[in-house]
Amino acid sequence: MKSLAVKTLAIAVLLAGVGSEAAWAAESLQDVMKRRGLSQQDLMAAAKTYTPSGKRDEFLAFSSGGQSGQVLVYGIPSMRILKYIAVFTPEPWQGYGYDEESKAVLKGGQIDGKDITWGDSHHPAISETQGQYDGQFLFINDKANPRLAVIDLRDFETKQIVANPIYKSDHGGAAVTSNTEYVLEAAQYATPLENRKFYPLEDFNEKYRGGMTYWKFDRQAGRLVPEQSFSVELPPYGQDVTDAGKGPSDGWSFTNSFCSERYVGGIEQGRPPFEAGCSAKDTDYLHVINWRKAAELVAQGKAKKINGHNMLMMETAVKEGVLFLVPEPKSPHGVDVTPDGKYIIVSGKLDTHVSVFSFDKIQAAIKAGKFESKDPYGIPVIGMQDALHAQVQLGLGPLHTQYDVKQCVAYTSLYVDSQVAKWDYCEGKVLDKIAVHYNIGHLMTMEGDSVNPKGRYLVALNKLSIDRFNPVGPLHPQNHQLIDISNDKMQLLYDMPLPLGEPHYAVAIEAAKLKPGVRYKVGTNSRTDAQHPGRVRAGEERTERKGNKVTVYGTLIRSHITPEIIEAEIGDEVTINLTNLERAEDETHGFTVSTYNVHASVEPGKTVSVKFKADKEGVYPYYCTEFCSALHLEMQGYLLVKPKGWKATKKEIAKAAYTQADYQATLKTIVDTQAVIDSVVAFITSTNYKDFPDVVNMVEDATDQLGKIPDAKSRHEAAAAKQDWEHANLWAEQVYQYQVKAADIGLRAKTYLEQNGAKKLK
Ligand code: CUK
Ligand code: CUA
Repeated sequence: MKSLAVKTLAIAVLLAGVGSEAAWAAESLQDVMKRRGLSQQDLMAAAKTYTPSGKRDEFLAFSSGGQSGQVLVYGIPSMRILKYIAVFTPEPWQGYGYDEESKAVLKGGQIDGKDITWGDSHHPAISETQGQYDGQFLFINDKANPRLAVIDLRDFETKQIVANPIYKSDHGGAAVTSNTEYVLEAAQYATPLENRKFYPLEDFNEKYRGGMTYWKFDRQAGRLVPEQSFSVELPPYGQDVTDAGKGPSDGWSFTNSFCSERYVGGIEQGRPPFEAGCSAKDTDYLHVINWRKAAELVAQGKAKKINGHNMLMMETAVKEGVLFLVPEPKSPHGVDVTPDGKYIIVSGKLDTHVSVFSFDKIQAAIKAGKFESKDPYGIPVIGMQDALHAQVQLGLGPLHTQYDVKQCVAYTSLYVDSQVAKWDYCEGKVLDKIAVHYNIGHLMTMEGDSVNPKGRYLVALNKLSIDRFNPVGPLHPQNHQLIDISNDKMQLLYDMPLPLGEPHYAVAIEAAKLKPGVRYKVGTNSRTDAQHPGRVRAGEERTERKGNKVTVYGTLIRSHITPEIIEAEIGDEVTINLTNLERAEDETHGFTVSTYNVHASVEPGKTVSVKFKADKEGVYPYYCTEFCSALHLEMQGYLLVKPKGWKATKKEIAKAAYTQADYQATLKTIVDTQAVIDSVVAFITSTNYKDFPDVVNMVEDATDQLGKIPDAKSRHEAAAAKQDWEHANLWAEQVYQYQVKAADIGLRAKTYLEQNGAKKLK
């Protein structure tokens, strides 16, 4: 077995040097095009999206995961999915909801003291500095259970979930203000403000309310601060999508509404249905809020406390001049501020136009006190014509708008027409249209809602895929379609099925702006960014018992879990803290104890804990759940849950009958393996490997492994001196294990150098 392994290593060393220009190219490009029925247009699309092995994407998209309550990360233009970030919903791979640290994050999202184990995520937003994406944080809302989450883009992990103290559902948000002072969250369906308080639907106009919440963000801490957050009370108009002002309109926010009719349904009682009652009027209201002034008023103590939360009541908001309404065409949906901050583009689902409102005109009307009326709550209403810059007929069911790097150029999704319209909002004219498949909701251009859109690509987030993919049953994947927008005519490039939920919105950022870490500082609780009290270094591992609490301070490093045996008595509460001591990139270990429903993903440097009650007697294997090394399967241990008062017997653990010959054979293997290692080391050190930080890391890691050899070596030699062939052989075996790990990393480094053009040093 062992000599076979050595041979395998040696062959790998030889093979790594062989060139790859074998004669496989029997088919010509024309042959392949013919065989697969590809057109020149297809080839062009392929050339624009194909990303060769090892090459990276220009942009990263963060897409809502819809009903999965997660966030998806994919590359553009390759459309390769890179990660699902666990946010509102337990997610086993990342141990999210199965380890103690992530449970604490999910607990932040409890409502009325209860866990909510799913979320309907809609709108992701990247943190901004002066209106530009800065790539530090990502926010996303949960519409079903009004919550917001904070994801840190240093490690792509969810750090915080907050539940809205006022609403029962939300929709308009997450959106950020220009310097991420606040993260916005608008209510959706109006409900009574006080929690767990019943008012009949007859009291709808008086007791039911919407609102607009401004969550204060502490960038230094990377957390939302509930005590410094506030809401503005709004009428029960069914608030919808929201955007924050920028540039000249910074300090203001804009929120649509879709049921200013205040209709409460009741088809069972013989009344017309919701959809008729909520779309009866020709117009709804755009809410225009001076949030900066509202924040000052709250600071001056002018807010009321409702459910312990600062709420600026409508009466105060109107009196102080922070809240205004503008009529907007029938059942609007998207509201999108232009990159220059001068216009607010609103699309009405039931209107074929997009309405371009002018921030200047709105301000002029407010300054002049020119209002056409007041709504039933006394909120001043600015005349639509006094606020409009233009209306442009685009097509059926316009929903959302994004912007191009080119001045005045916008893209609007047409839900009913299944098209994207490219148009000029300054001149008010249509430039181009393209069909998408099918029924597009949001669309997204690169950094397309920042002050500085990057153009290049557009993604259509289609609601239906119908016939676009191989059928997989009645529930179809969603379809994200990549469109090239760098030329006058839009070109459809690629269809990506998204099989996780219905993503509503996505945002994309230049990949170069993101600087995620590859490892944690050893002993980090990744959910709080603080040092974990359960962390230990190598050699400090221990198990402590206090009363019926058993606490393990363990470590993980290829291919070993310390401790290997955990003893508990039935009824004990067991906490297992694990620190991954690896420094090598991507050397994650997973951890589970069978049948106890715990799981942790422990990336290099991280400390994670799992906790459970040992409520059943028995023997439960625990093991590493990531195939981390050649001896991954051996990365195991036993949890022994003993009956109360169990007395150990004197029996020894069964011995294997190893002989001196076995020991000698192992020593021979060690010598052979060392020759392989030496050849790899000779290769690496003959190159300019120090110019490759990744290789330097690998070399460090391999050196680490080799550094453990002297201790094991002295042990096998000491045992051999006592003719204890079992321990002599097994400790020699351990030396070999360290060698294998070092050789494994060394070979990876060698391959890397060969593929990345390392130079031979003279
Ligand atoms: S919403 Cu779903 S298509 Cu939640 Cu922004 Cu418009
Ligand atoms: Cu660690 Cu498998």
